Amino acid sequence: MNDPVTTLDDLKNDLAGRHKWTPSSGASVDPAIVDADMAALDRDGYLIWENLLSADECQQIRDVVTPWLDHTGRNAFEGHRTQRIYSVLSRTRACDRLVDHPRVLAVLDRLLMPNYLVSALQAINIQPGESAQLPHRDDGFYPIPRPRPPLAAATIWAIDDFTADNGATVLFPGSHRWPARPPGPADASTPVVMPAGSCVFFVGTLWHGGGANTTDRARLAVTAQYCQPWLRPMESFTLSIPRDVARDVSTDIQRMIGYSVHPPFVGAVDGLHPLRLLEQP
Ligand SMILES: O=C(O)CCC(=O)C(=O)O
Repeated sequence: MNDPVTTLDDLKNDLAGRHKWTPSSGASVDPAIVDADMAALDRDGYLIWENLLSADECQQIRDVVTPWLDHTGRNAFEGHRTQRIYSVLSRTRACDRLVDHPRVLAVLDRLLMPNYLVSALQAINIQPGESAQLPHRDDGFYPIPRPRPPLAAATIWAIDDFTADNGATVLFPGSHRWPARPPGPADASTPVVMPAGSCVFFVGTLWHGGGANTTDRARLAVTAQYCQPWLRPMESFTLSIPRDVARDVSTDIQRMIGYSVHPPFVGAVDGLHPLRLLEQP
């Protein structure tokens, strides 16, 4: 028999027998389009895709999320006038199309290692009177010094129009390249003004925060975040999503919630590929 492992480097290969890695739906996106996305991301740390969702799709998400919006944040970071719903992926299928959107996965396929994970799926409703959130980086809690390549990436989907004064996410363009320092008064920032149904994608090293809402209407968004396959995600979807639900989600989402292996062993269950759990009755 030909042993697939004769050197340590061979351990970086996909050693799965039954459940070989398969390409994500990002492979359906024209590589030239992804090249342009990657160039924008490299330059600015973020990019905006307008109108990826229809008005009906936004309404469907709003209808599902609205009954849960019955509490505000527990601290200034969550936002005392912000309603935040965690673990949306374990609550509803209404946002799956955001999580495994081909434009998002096409970029993640290049930015992160194969079998990257979904780290969070949250709805964020910034109410009138909310002040600007503390600027932060979404992979800042991984204690690895910067400057460095991103360990994570985030999307924020506008379910309402994002305007300059209703809490649109505020970004510090180019801050993904900064050394270890927070934004100061001299640093340029920009609100992500975009119509409902649009998505801003940014790398985990980019400084950003929710904006102040000085209007009389709330701003609803859904954020999906992703991380390298060898890191611990923020939300433990393998614990919160029952197996019968995991059987029904897309192959991409299965892989991203932890039914995948970072070679050779990270994520294995009793020495086997975790997808074998979904084969059991
Ligand atoms: O809601 C927003 O626009 C940004 C929120 C955010 O960055 C966060 O809570 O990590």
